[in-house]
Amino acid sequence: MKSKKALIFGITGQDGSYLAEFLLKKNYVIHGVKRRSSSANTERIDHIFDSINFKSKNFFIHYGDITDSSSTLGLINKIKPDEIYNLAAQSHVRVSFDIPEYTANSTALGSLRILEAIKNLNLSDTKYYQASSSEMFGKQTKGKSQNEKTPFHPMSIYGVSKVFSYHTTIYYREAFGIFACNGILFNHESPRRGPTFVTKKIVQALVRIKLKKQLTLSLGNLYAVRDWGHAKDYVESMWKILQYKKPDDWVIATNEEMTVKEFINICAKKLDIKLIWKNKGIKEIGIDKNTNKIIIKIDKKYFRPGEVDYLKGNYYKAKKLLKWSPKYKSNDLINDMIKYELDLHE
Ligand code: NAP
Ligand code: G4F
Repeated sequence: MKSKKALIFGITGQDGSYLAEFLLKKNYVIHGVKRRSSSANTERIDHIFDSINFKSKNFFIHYGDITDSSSTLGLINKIKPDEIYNLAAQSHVRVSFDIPEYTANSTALGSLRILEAIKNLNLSDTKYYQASSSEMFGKQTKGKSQNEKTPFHPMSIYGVSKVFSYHTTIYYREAFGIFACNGILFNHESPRRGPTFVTKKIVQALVRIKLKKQLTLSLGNLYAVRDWGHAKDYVESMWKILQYKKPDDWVIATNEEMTVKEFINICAKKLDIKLIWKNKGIKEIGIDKNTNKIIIKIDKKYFRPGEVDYLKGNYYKAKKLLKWSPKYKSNDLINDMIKYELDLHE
């Protein structure tokens, strides 16, 4: 049987790298788009693609940029993929407050550029996956989990941009018959998570503190609740979404909830750091009981002008119809992330 062709925008990111590995195992030919960068940005995929040894014949990387219509259209026209995964975005919520216009250009308009290309090139058999986000739910009532019917109330330009892409995806599906789908993915992490996202920042710092290579960890809001899954599980859901009999929109989550502080406490315990919390608000500190030193501080620069306090996803629809469920529990995720950091220091 002929291999399917997948085009992945955002292949150098956390999800792009796991998705590429997943699809290669399914015998896909992978085309990935990377941006020009003055320093190396292919660390997460170098083990797959090795420009000297050509380890995989089914893996091709192209320069492109989701903010550039001509390169986006040109690549789609040249490759004529069976499936397009749009994972490219300025994906950091905190950074979207600093660079709102660029965030909107990449995170909102990027989807429009791809969908316009699919439509104008008459690629009626090409399927489209949009990396939508639980950040779209934004302001929510604590205790109530979110599903496909929960209204959006974004609290950042990142969230607003993802809402634009979400509706654009549905519009191209309904108006032009494109097989275009939204995966509304809740937070998912891994050893490959970018270092400024909170889970990676915590794990990396606590491991270094344990090994006496770092003194303190500064954080913002410790009381936000997130539903953290493993990226490896979540890329499988992206593929399943495009294999379903009709295009649709899907919540992908674990239905587990945890505050940032609980995440820290679990990591500290696993690293045998005895953590004692003192004070409240901006003065809150975490002390290592063994050394009596302050190892966690609060820094107001990490607070956001708009915060999302409570995210917990109900993935009942994906479980029932896609037969998708997360294999990793939060405990397995944390073990995987800690092991990776510890191994780096061996
Ligand atoms: P990530 O690690 O930040 O990866 C983002 C990818 O997009 C990188 O490959 C990045 O390239 C690329 N990119 C950024 N701007 C681009 C541009 N202008 N043109 C082309 N490529 C560009 O994010 P991730 O965690 O893998 O997430 C993947 C997608 O899912 C993102 O759209 C994110 O918003 C969304 N999402 C993520 C989560 C989550 O919890 N991880 C949850 C819901 C939705 P560089 O490597 O060069 O920076
Ligand atoms: O790790 P975070 O930066 O992830 P956030 O904002 O939830 O966004 C991630 O998940 C979204 C899905 O809901 C994705 F769409 C998005 O692309 C990204 O992958 O922050 C998590 C929580 C926030 O409430 C934040 O205020 O941790 C809190 N936090 C506390 N201190 C911190 C810090 N976040 C970061 N990044 N750094 C801190 O020092």
